[in-house]
Amino acid sequence: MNPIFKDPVLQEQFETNGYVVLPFFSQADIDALLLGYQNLPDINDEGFFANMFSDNIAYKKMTHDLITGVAQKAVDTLLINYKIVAASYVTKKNGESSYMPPHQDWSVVDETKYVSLNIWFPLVEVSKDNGAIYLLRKCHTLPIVNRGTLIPSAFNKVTNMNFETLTYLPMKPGEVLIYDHRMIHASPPNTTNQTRIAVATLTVPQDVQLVHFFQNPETNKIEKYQIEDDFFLHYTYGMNKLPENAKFLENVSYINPEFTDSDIEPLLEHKPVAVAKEMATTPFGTISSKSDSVWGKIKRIFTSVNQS
Ligand SMILES: O=C(O)CCC(=O)C(=O)O
Repeated sequence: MNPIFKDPVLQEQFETNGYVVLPFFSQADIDALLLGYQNLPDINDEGFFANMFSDNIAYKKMTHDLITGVAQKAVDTLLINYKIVAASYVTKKNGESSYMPPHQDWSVVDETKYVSLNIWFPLVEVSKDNGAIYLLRKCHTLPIVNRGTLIPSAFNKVTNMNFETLTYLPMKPGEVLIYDHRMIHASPPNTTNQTRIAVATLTVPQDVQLVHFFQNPETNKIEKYQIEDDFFLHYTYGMNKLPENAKFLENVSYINPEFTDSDIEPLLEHKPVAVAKEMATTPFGTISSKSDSVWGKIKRIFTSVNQS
């Protein structure tokens, strides 16, 4: 696999843990992105929101350009031959529906050869109270899973992942998290009254064919599509319909693994048992059973729960 980071120390950290966190952006960068956000139409009324939930192409293009105008320098400075293909504000309003359950981001490249990345950074300080990221350190070392539309999570049977056993990443504005898309990550609900504003960019190696996996509900087969850089501009989560220029390549014969607690156990942070038990009410943390529509939507989107 080609090196991803220009700095060999970051490369080593990334290879070991599946992610790096480092200070990168200036206050002026953060202010520019906050100002940009404040000038956008407020289309996050509740819960968690990312561009992909919207079918408003003009909105998605505007935010993509605005964010890329700032985030591109992280790509140019830190990475070797990478490019941003989608960029979004990822926001959490107060409330339980802003909870983001543990999930892996979708596959967009052939992960036997390449690594695609999320460059995620907060524009406000983030903690357990307003939706910092938690992740399953080193889970990029688990067998590959093809992830995409309507594909059930390979972690459906896992019950020991929660906010006590995942690795907690409180961050300040200016710090940046870069993780391999294979990393399981989650964020707790925002319990504060200030919107948690962060940015996520889908970043891929240059000159590599992008792909999307889709589980056809009629055949139950996983289909592989060739996609273009503008795929996520035209794709809306939950619609389960691919943009017209997505080109069918093949039915996939590879069968995704199904992980169990014992696969995950060596990767967990080990916390006092009493605390962990109290938190571990579901595979996804302490979300109450009082599901609301946004939570239901997120569950469907990430196919993190049983799909039978
Ligand atoms: O912003 C968050 O809290 C979660 C973001 C996320 O899951 C993602 O960007 O894939």
